[in-house]
Amino acid sequence: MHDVEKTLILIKPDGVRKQLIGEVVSRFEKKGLTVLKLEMMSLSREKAQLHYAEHVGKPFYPPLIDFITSGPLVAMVLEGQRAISVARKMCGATDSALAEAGTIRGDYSIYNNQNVVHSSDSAESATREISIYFG
Ligand code: FUP
Repeated sequence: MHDVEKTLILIKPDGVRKQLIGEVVSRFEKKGLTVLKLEMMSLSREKAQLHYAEHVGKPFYPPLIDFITSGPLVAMVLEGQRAISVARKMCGATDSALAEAGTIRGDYSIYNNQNVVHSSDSAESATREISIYFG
């Protein structure tokens, strides 16, 4: 048996604008991941900068902060066996144009910046990100 993990998922502002909240939550639930926490919120620029600290200085950083704070998002904590890698796989490649059909990004976006969802990439990231969004 593998360890039960928690992971931080965001339905980003583009996903909310496209009315995809139910669709995204439903995919994760049908897969067998448990929604432990779920909250719609408007992210402050300070929290956005904390989340994306690793990207400071990159050309896409300023538009990324503008985008993630451009409207309400939905943050959730999912739990399950290998939740981190399972959820990442379901989200698909960062660049939605390259994401496989059948993944969330592959099915609902064509952009590499407005890509519908975020999913933690490691146990360390999950712990860090859950504390940003849920204290
Ligand atoms: P991911 O782990 O798939 O969310 O991807 P990254 O941590 O590499 O990137 C975080 C976010 O930065 C992406 F979701 C979108 C944005 N980004 C861009 O806008 N352009 C890029 O070239 C790479 C990332």
